[in-house]
Amino acid sequence: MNAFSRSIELMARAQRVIPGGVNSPVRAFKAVGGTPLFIARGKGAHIWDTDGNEFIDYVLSWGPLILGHADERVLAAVAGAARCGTSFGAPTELEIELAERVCRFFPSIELVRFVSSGTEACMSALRLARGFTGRDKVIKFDGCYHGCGDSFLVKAGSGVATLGIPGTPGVTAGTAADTLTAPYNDLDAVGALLEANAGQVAAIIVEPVAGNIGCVLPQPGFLEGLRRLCDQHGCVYIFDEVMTGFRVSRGGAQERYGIKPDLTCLGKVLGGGLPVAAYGGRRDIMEHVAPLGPVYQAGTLSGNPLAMAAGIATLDVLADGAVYRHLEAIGAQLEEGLRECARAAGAPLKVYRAGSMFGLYFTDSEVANYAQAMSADKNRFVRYFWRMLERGVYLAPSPFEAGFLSAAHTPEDIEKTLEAARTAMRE
Ligand code: KE4
Repeated sequence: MNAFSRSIELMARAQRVIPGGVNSPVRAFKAVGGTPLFIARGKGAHIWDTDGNEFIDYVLSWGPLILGHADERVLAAVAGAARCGTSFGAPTELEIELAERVCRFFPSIELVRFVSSGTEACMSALRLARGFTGRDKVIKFDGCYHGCGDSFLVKAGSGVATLGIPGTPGVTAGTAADTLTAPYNDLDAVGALLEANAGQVAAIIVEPVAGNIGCVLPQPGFLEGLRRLCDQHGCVYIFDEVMTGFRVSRGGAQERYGIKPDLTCLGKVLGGGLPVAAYGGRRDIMEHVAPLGPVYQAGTLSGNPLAMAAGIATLDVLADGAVYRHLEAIGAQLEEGLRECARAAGAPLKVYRAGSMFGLYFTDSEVANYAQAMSADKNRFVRYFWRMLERGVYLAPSPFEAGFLSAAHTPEDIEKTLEAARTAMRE
C-alpha cells in the first residue's frame, strides 16, 4: 500500500477551485475523515488510485457499474456512438431502443421519459404527480434520498445524513411544508398523515429498498400497504428505483416484491456509468407530460446518444438473467462471510442484502428505519472502513450508504474481502 500522497496533493489543488474539492458531497470522506482517494482508473471489480494502490471496489460509482469498470461491451457501444457525433438535440433511434428495453424489463412502465440524473427523474415524477392530481403535498420517508431537488431535502439520507446537514437550508418554508415524512416501514404513521392531510397528498414516494440509510429492507406488508393507502386516498404511488432498478433483480424491486407502482424513477445501472435516468409509468399519467400535456419537463442532453448506447449495451448483457445468478451467489457468499467474520471478531453486526446491494451496521439490534440506523456504532464503522481500505478493499465512506457487487466480482475477490474483514472488524 503506497501512501496516499498524490491524492492529498490533488485534493489541495481541487479545493482551490471546487467547493470541498468534490463535485458531490458524499465523495468528500467527511463521515470517515482523512482525504478522499483520487481514482486514476478502473477495470472489472478493481480500481487504482493516483498513488497506484489497487482496491476491490464495492462502491461502483454508487451503483451504476453492475458489469464492472470499463466493460468492453459498453466501451465499444459508446465509442461507436461517439463516432457518429455526441449530441444532436433531436430524436434518435437509440432513445427508442433503450425505451423499449425499459418497458420490457418494467411492465408497469407504459411510457418513459429519459433525463440525465436521478434527481431530475424524481423531481419530474413528483411534479407530474402534482399536476395529475392537482394536489401539493408529498409523503417521503426519513432517511430516504430522492436526489437534491428542493422537495426531497427534508430528512433525507445519503450525503444529507452523512454530513448531518440540519433541515433544508436554501429550501423555502412553503416547499418544505409540502413535504411530509414518516419512519420507513411505518404504515400507521403514513395512514395518520393521509388522514390529517385528507385530499392534499399528491404522491407517496419510497425507495423500495432504502439504500441511502445503508441498506434497510422493506418489512413484509410495507410496500403492499403503501399501494393500498395510495388507492384509498387517490395518491400516485412512486417507486424510486434509481438504485434498486436492474440491481435487486432485472425488473427491480417491483419485480422482486411483486408491487405495481404508478410511476417509477430509474437511473444508475440504466446508463451503465453514463448520465442517464428516467421516469415512467401509467400511460394516463405520463400523457400529462409536455408536449402531450401541460406538465413541463425538458433537458438539453436528455436521451444523449452516448448515454443511450451505454444503457442499451448494459441492459442487453443483463437480459438473459445469467448475471443475476452470479450476483446472487457472490452476494450470499459475502453476506454469510461477513456474519462469520463478526462472530469470530466478537463484533455486534447486522448485515442486510437485497440481490447485489447490501449494508452493514455495527449493532446487535435490528435496523428497520433511519433512527435505528443512527443508533448503530458509527465510530466502529469508521475504524472498519479505514482498516478495509488499508487491506485493499474500497467501501462507501459512510455508514449511510449501500455497497454493491458487479458481474466482474469473483469468488476470489469475495474471499480476499472476507480475509480483510476478519481483522478489520476487531474492536
Ligand atoms: P442522482 O441525481 O445522484 O443521479 O440520483 C439521485 C438519487 C435518487 N434516488 C436514489 C434512490 C438515489 O440513491 C440517488 C442517488 N444516490 C446517491 C448515493 N446514495 C448518489 C451519490 C451522490 O450523491 O454522489
